Amino acid sequence: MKTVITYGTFDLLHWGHVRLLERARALGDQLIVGLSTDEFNTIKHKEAYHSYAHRKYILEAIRYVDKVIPEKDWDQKIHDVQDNNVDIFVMGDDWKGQFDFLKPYCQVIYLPRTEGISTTKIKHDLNLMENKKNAQ
Ligand code: C2G
Repeated sequence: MKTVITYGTFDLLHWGHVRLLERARALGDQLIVGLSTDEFNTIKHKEAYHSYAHRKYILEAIRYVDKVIPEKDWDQKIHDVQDNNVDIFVMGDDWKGQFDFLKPYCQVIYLPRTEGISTTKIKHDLNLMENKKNAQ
């Protein structure tokens, strides 16, 4: 049983997130997602639209996700890898090199990020659409 883990906020879940989860899951037999809590998002200077509970509910409905655990701080990854017998740690390559400290504990793989979509872009484009509608 090969276990894969990845981490993120996964707010306003979009096809770039799903492609990451799909590719991560394909590397093993089960995928664990360390989902950033609302409090940790504050530390990451991120404000998610959906609460942790709702982001967890959505992720658990994704066929590629087997288990969701809370990501509460930057320092839990080594413990998570050991506690869950993780074989492979995966992140999008916008994080390339940032988690190489995990290499003594598991394989570390950075996957190409999906271009053309992001939660920030969704928020921006929705704003533009709203402004355009209001201007009519
Ligand atoms: N991602 C992607 N393509 C996109 C957008 C996101 O491949 N167009 C990937 C990111 O590279 C990341 C994952 O989807 O691996 C989740 O993205 P975010 O929710 O933005 O995660 P982030 O806020 O970067 O949190 O400890 C790690 C952090 O919690 C990562």
